[in-house]
Amino acid sequence: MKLEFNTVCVVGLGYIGLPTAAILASRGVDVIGLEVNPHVIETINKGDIHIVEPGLDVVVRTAVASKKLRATKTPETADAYLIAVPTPFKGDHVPDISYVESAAKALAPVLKKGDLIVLESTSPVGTTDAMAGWLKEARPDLTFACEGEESCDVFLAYCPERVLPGHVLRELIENDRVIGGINAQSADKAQKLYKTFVEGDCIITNARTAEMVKLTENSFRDVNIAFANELSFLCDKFDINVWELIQLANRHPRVKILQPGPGVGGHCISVDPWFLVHQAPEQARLIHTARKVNDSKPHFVLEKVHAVAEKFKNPVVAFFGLAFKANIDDLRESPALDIVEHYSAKKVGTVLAVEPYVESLPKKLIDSGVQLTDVEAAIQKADILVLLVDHDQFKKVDKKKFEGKAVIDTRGIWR
Ligand code: SAJ
Repeated sequence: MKLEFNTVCVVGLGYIGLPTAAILASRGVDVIGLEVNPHVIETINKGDIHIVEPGLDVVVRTAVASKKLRATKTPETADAYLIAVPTPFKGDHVPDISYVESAAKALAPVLKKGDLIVLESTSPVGTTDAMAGWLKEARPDLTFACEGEESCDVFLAYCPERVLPGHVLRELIENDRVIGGINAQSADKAQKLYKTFVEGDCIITNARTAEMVKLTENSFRDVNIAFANELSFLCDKFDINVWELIQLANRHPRVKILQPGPGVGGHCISVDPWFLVHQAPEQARLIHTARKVNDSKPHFVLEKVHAVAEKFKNPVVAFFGLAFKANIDDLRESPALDIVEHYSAKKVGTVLAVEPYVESLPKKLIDSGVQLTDVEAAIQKADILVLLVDHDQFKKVDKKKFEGKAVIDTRGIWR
C-alpha cells in the first residue's frame, strides 16, 4: 500500500506522543521522535519505555527493532509533524504554551512546501493561529494559512488527543477524532494522516472549534464530577448515604450522576477547565465553580480524618491508595497523595500508606515517616482506615476485618 505520509515526526514522546509514534510506526510509517530529554531518547532507542501504559512496551519494542521508530533531539525533515508537548500552568492557573512555541520554532528550519503540522497538545483557543504566526515569522519564504485563507505552502491543523490512561492503545485506534484545519486543505490533509491508524470517524471542523472541543470534553466531566462531590457535601450535612442516593437517582431514565471521590486528579480534568476560566472568566462561571468545588474536596476529607483521629491517643491511620484514580500508578495531581501529605505533615501517631502500584513512597511521605505497607498489615494495625482510591485490590478485602475500626470511605466501595 502506498503511504500518503512516508515520514512523520512526532514532537514530544510522552503519554500521548510515544503511543502515537509507535502506532504510526506499526502502520509502516518511518517515525522520528523529537524529544528534549536525553534519558527518554536513550530509553526509547534501546526499545524500552519510560512510562507505564498497558501493552505499550511491546509496540515500542517492535517499532524500534524494525527501525520504523527512533528518537532524536535534532529536528529532521518529514512529510508531517505531530506536536504532543505539555501545556502546563505557569503561576496561578495560567496556561503555559511556551513548549508549543518552542516546538514550532524548532521545526521551522526543516519545513518545506507541502508539509503538514498537527498540534495535539491541549491548548487555549487560538493557539493554532498563534502557531501560524510564529512559523510565518521564522520562515517568511513559506506561506502558512490563517483562518479563512485557502492557499498555503504548509498545512496546519489541531487534533486533540482524547485517550484514557490505561486504555491508550485501544482508544488511539478506536476513538473518533476531531480534526480542526486552519483552512479546508489543512483539514483534508490531516484527516488523511489520522486515517492511517484511526478506525473511528475523523470529523473535520476548524482549528478554533477543535481546540474548544478538547476543553469542553474535560470541563464537561469536571462539572459533572463536581455535582457528585457537591452531593457528598449535602449528604454529609443531612446524614444520608451519598452512594445509595446516587444509585437511586440514577434509576431515573434521564439522570446519570457520576461518582464523588476525594477530589479530581490527573493532569487533564483538573487542569484543562482552567484554560477556559483564564481566557473567559466572565463566561466560564459554572466551570470555575466546579473547579473550586472539586479542589475543595481533599480538604473536606482531611478534616474528616482529623476529626476521627482526635478521638484516639496515638492513632494509627492507614490510607488506601495514592494514585489519582483506580488501577493505575500515576500519582500526578493526585488528591489522595495530597491528603496523605497534609495529614502526615502533622506528625500525629502512625501513618501507613497502601499503594499496590508503587514500589516506594514519594520522598515527601518518606520524610514525614509514612510507612508503605500491604493491605492485610494495614487493616490489622490501623485504628482508622481511609479509602482514597478504588483499586480492584481494595474492593476484594473482607470487611469483617474492619470490626472495631473507624472507616472513612471516599469512593463508596466499602459501604
Ligand atoms: N473521577 C471522580 N468521579 C468520577 C469519575 C472520575 O472522582 O465519577 C475522578 C478520578 O478519580 C480522577 C479524575 O476524576 O481523579 C479524572 O479521571 P477520569 O477518569 O475522569 O479522566 P482522566 O484524567 O484519566 O482522562 C480524561 C479523559 N477525558 C474525559 O473523559 C472527558 C480522557 O478521555 C482524556 O483524553 C484525558 O482526560 C486527557 O488527556 O485530557
